[in-house]
Amino acid sequence: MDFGFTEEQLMIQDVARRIAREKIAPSAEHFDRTGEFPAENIKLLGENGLMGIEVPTEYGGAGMDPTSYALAIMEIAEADCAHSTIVSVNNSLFCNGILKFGNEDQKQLYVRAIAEGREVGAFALTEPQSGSDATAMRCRAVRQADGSFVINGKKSWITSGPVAKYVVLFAMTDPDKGARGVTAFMIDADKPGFHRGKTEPKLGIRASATCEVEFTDYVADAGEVLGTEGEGFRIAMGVLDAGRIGIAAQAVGLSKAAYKAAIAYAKERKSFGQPIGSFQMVQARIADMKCRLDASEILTLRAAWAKEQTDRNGGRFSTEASVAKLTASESAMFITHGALQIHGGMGYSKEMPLERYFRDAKITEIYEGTSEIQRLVIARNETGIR
Ligand code: COS
Repeated sequence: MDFGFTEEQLMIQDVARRIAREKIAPSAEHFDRTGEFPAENIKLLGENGLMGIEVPTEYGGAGMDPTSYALAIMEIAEADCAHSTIVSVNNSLFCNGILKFGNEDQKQLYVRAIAEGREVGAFALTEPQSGSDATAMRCRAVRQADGSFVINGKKSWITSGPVAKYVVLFAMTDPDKGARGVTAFMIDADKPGFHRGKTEPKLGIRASATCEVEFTDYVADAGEVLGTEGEGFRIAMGVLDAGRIGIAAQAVGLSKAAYKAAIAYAKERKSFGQPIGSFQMVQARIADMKCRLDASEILTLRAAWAKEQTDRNGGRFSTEASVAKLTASESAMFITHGALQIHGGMGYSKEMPLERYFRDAKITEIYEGTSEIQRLVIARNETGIR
């Protein structure tokens, strides 16, 4: 592993940093308070190649590598976690799977629109009764004589569901086969039979719109199957491995924001006649925060590096992705909590972003696989015991 970043990687990091500081950070409080979807900012990110960072240029993307992706997400999340959620889902959960398993027509149609920031994409796996246990899904797709599928069912917690034009959907085509009976479909939200539920009121990442989506006799043509019939679960798991690098990077960016605020406040705020940073209890907290921040960042870059190796040579990077996501998300909770505590009452006030960081951090331990699932994946891969 070499952490000497290339010129291209530094360039995309710089583009992300500029937009994050100039456009996203100043509007983050507004979008958090109102829960509005930051459509203009997302469009701008798309115009600058940040909605399809790893998407080859022939499909409208920036044609960069996983490390560039991680660096860009860190910058965006440092300005606002919710924006980075939208960017991460578009890049990883949506584009990644189509690039890997889609045919040429699907790449041209679905990936290009999303990578260029003209449309927003979503990923629909979770259902009201099935999150971690993804194969317990009830959404059904029934094959018709002409090769098309009729889809009925409900999906929940769909990031960007309220605004998405295209959705990668996972539905059961053969319930008797369990994981091997799941098929992935490309869904167009403008077709009949697609319905959006109410936007979820959430604790954090409030600008990232989330809702249920429902399918009633939605017809997907044979050409709208992603990969092959029965391949859906493996597609979902592979895509989630990539997604988990995005969430790890998001947790790192958010942690950096909280950590930097804590350092500034520890130097400036005086108590008992001295800066609070001179007190050992604050120093110990800062040291522990720094260790976790650095570990998270290095493990996230390692996971991005591992993905790059497997993109070239095949294989999986599941363990590296889960190690990074688990470490970075739990560190984000620790760091945002510590930063808020260092700020005392000011940290609890909505006049400062600390309470938003604290609320936003929690989701990183839940979505794209809970911390419990990450531990399960890591331990299974390490021991070989299932
Ligand atoms: N990449 C590619 N394929 C994978 C994979 C991965 N990372 N992990 C598993 N698979 C494949 C397996 O190889 C197996 O394929 P075969 O049937 O061809 O042998 C198939 O998927 C089933 O794997 P497994 O038996 O391990 O599945 P389990 O039902 O035991 O589930 C967990 C494994 C629990 C790890 C999985 O369901 C999971 O990650 N759940 C969390 C889902 C999640 O993140 N939800 C959040 C939704 S997005 S917000």
